[in-house]
This record gives sequence, C-alpha cells and structure tokens, in this order.
Amino acid sequence: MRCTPVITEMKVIPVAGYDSMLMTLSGAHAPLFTRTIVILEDSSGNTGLGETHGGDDIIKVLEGYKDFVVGQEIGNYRAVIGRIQKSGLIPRDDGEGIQKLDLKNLKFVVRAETAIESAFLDLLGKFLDLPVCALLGGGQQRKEIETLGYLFYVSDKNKTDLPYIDESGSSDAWFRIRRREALAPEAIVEQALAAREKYGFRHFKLKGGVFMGHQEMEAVRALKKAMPDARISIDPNGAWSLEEAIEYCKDMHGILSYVEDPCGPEKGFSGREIMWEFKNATRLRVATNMIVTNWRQLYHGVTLRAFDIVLADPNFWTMNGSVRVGQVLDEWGLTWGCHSNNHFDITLAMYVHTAAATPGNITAMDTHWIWQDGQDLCKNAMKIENGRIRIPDEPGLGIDIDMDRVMKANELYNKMDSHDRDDSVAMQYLIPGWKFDSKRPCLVR
Ligand code: GKR
Ligand code: MG
Repeated sequence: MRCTPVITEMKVIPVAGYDSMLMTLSGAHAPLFTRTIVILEDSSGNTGLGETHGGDDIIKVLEGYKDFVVGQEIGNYRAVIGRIQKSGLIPRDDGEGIQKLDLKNLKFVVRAETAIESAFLDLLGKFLDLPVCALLGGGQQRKEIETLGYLFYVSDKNKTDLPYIDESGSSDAWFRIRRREALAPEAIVEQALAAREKYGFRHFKLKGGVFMGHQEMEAVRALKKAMPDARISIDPNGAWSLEEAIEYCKDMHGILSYVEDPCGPEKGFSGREIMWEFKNATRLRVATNMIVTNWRQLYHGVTLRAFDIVLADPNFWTMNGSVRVGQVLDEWGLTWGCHSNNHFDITLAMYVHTAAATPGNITAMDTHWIWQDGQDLCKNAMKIENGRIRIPDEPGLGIDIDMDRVMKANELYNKMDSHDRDDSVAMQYLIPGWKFDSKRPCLVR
C-alpha cells in the first residue's frame, strides 16, 4: 500500500545567470555562471525543487539518476538517495579532493544527488505541512540564519570584450557597485559599506588569493577600521605557503575573526597537517572548505585539530550529511558553517534550511547571493534583511518556482559555447597566457 505520494516526473534543467568579473586564485569569473535545477512532480500535484552546480558532467550524472527516482514514494526518499549513492555512477576521488582548489577535481566532491534530496524534502515538507528544516537532523533549531557579506576583488570588465552585465544605470547603489572595478582597499571598503547598507551584514569575508597576502591584509585592516564592530575573515583558497600564512596573519588577532584555508598541502605534507601547523603557530581560528570535503578527511582533520570551523556545503555533503557534520562538530566543541559558489535562490533556500537544522553556535553562512540578487528563479526568493534570513512559514523549502524565468535562464545556458567553469579565459585578457597555479595569487605573475 502506498502511504505517501509517488514521483511522477523528474526534470533536470541547466540554467545560467550573470556574474561580475570576480577575482580568485582560480582567475576571473566569466560573465555567465551555470547551475542545474531539479524539479520533481508528485502524484498529489506538488512540485519539489533542488539546485546544484552546473555543467555537462553534472547534467549527465543527474539524468542517470532518473530511473532511481521516478515511481518512488516521497516518504522513502532516504532509501532512494542511498541507492543512488551505491550505484557507482558517482565519479571516484583519488584522495586529493580540492586541497589545491583544482576545479577539475570539483566533480569528485560535488554530490549532485543533493539536488534530488532537496526536491524530495520540499515535497515531503509540503505533504506533512512542515518546513524542510523540521525534517532534517534534530529538527528546526532556529528561526533565522545569520549570513555574511562575501566581498571580492573585481576586475575592470572593460579590459575584455566578454559580455559582462552592466548595471551602471541601476537606481540601487549595491547593484551599481557590484559590477564596478574594486582592487584597492578603499574600493573593497566601499563595496562592504554598500552591501551593509542594503543587507545589514555584521560579518564579512574577503575572497583573497588575488594579490600578495600582505596587500590583502591591508584591505582587511581597512575593513575593520571602517566597521570596527564587524567580524571580518579572509579566504585565499590555500594560496599562501605555511611560512607566508604565518607572516601575514600573526598580527591579525582582534582584526580577523577567522582565517579560511590560508595554506594547503606542501613539501609532502597534506593540507590538514599544514593547517594544524598554522593554527598552532598563530592561535587564530581557522576554517576550511578545502581540506575536509568527506567523512574520512573530517576524521583526519579532527584528529589533527587542523581547524575550528568546517564549511560543510550541502553540495559536497548532501543536506542530511551537512547537518550530521554540524551535529558532531557541535558535540566536539567545533563550529559549523556553509561554503558557497555562485548560485540561484533555490540553493539559498537549501542552505538556509540546512543551517536552520544545524545545532550549536554556527558561524555566519557564506553565500554568493548578493552578486546574483535580482536574478530570482522563484516568485518569492528569500531575502537578506539585517544580515539575516528568516525561515519562511510556508511548508517545504517555502519558495515557488517561476517557470518563465527558469526557461529564460535555460535559453541563456544553451547559448553558451562551453558549460564548464574556466576562470582562466577572462584572466588571460589581463595577463596573456595566464595559467592556474595553486601557490600564486592570480594577479601575481
Ligand atoms: O566563487 O570563485 C568563487 C570561490 O572562490 C569559490 O570557488 C570557492 O570555492 O568561495 C569558495 C571558497 O570558499 O573556497
Ligand atoms: Mg573557502
């Protein structure tokens, strides 16, 4: 006997959105970013939503999962996800993970099935009249989630002939600023103040790995001076050697609230060993989304005491997995946070429900959302107000898809020549022949 509705259809829809020329260790963000949307329909007529990373590999993997999903009861979704995970269709990691941020290794850490898990949870929440966070872990832990303002160095898009979005005519100060060049510390402060004005952030993170670390620390100091009450962190994505990282950070107590992936593997030692040495030398709080992306790595990282904060992105861990990470971290006196990439409003809702179900004193959630705000795929995207997002009262994820917008984002995706992320393309306009080097900030060549 069937007790809960069954899945009648699974749609996998690739989508693209507009981005600024954001700088990172990997190069410069392209004018368009890609994502993949999963829409499940069930026999009661409800729709469930999920979103994950983009690109042809992810689409292929998700298409391959359709047979596991269609015809299954929503109440039995954990078994469905379990069968997918045992199917062998997931690419296998050789153990390197993303310790060196090599984007070609992302496919080993992105668990595409999270988009399906989310869509099932959305449907189950609608069936039970409960928010998704009530169905995860020990249930809903909080009513709102603190988020941080993710600051980036932004290059001058006019140095390229690429079709970056222009918002210079917008009436919104943040929308204008986010598309403008920002390389000097003063420009980063201006970016932060505009983001604070619009979203009310109390926490900020600067994406580093662009200039030499001591120059990036100037920007961090300028941020703290402009906003003494704000909590500031920096993430150079492991670009610095251990020696450099200690040198740049040793005097940053009281200025940096934590430092994220300051260094990584070197001289035959893993990123977990090197981060432990950094933490031991500086006594600063350390976060990571690079040296811990699975349970085996978590075990070794915790054994070494290599970090204080794990940014357990549901895209790497699944939503249930991320909450489980948060539960054990909380038991062990460690801190949960969430890593992000460019994303749409469905991911925002997935992050928010995951964070809402995670116990303990979690850290302000990362989100790239402010760079995409205004490109909603749903009619009622969650809003960041006073630096926080409130859990909606509606059941499930609490968001409703707008298919016209999804199909426009799909058209944009289909117009792209390549769907694979490659931040060296835009970078080569700035530095001809530029190539990724995990140990050299992108503008240091
Ligand atoms: O969006 O370019 C970016 C980020 O650098 C992203 O790729 C990182 O994975 O923000 C992420 C991080 O925290 O490492
Ligand atoms: Mg990071």
